[in-house]
Amino acid sequence: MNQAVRIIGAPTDYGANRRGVDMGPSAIRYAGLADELEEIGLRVTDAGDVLAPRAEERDPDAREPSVGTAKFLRETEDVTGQLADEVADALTQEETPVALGGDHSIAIGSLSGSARDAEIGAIWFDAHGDFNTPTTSPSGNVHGMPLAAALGIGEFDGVEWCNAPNLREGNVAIVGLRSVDDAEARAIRDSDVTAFTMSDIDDEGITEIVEDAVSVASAGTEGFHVSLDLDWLDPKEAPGVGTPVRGGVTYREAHSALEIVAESEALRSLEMVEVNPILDEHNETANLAVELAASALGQRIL
Ligand code: HAR
Ligand code: MN
Ligand code: MN
Ligand code: MN
Repeated sequence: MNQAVRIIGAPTDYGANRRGVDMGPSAIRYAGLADELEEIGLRVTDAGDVLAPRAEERDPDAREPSVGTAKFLRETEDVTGQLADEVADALTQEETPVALGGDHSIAIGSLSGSARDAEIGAIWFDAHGDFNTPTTSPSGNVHGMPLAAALGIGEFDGVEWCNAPNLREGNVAIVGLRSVDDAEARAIRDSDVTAFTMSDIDDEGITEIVEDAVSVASAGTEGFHVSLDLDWLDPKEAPGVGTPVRGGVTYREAHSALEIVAESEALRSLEMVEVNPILDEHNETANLAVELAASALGQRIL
C-alpha cells in the first residue's frame, strides 16, 4: 500500500431506490476521515467529488439496456467513468484511492479504474451479492448489480463500459452474504467467485474467512480492491444504510476483518458505500466507516 491516499467522493443515488445515500461522502468527511488518516501517518489528498446531477433532473429510463431493466444507466456510466479515471490517476501517482459512495453502483468505476493497468482481485464485504443483471434484477436498481457488471456478466446496454479489465472471477471473494435473490444465487454458484455467507463466518470465524478471502484476491494479482458496503455490518452497528439486513457482522468482527486486510499489505484501493445519513443515528454509520477505513489502511494500537 502507498503511504499517500486520495479521497474521491461519488455522491450518487442513481443505483438505489431512495434518496439520501448521495449525502454519504459529506457525512463520511464530516466524521473526520482525512484527519483520522493523517493521524495514522498517511498523506491525504481530498480530490473532491465527481459530478453527479440530482436524480430528479434525470429520466431513470433514458437509456434502458436492450434486455431487462437498469435505472439511470446513462448517469451511472457517466459517474463511474469519472470515478474510474480518478482512481486510475491516483494509482499512477502512487496514492491509494479511497472512494466514498454513494450507492454501490460506484464500484463499477472503482474496480475498472483499479484494474486499468494491473491484474487485481477484489474482496466484497456485503450482506448482498450484488450479482444481479438487468435481466435478473427484481428492482432495476444498479446497486444490486455492480459485481456482475464489473465481471462482464449480463448485458447492460450492449456496450462493455462497465466491464473491469484484468479482474477475474477466480480472484473475487464475497464475505458476509445473507440476502441473495434466487437467480443471483444461481449466478454466484455458476461463477468462479468465492462466496462466504454469514453461516460460514459463524462456523469458521471471521479471521479464517477473511484470510481465505485475502488469498483468493491476492493469488497472481498486484493487489486487491476492497469494496465495503456498510450494510455488511449488523444494523445495530450501522443503522444508516438503505437496505439493512439483520444478522450482520459485529463491530469487532468488522475491525478484525479490515485489520487482516491491512496486514496483507496487498490493499490497492478501497471504497465505502451505502452510508445514508438520513437514516442514520447521529452520524454513527459514517463514523464507523471512518474507523474501518483506518483499520484497513494500517492503524496500529501499539
Ligand atoms: N438484491 C436486491 C436487488 O438487486 C437488493 C440489493 C440491495 N442493495 C444493496 N446492495 N445495498 O448491496 O435489488
Ligand atoms: Mn483518532
Ligand atoms: Mn452492495
Ligand atoms: Mn448491501
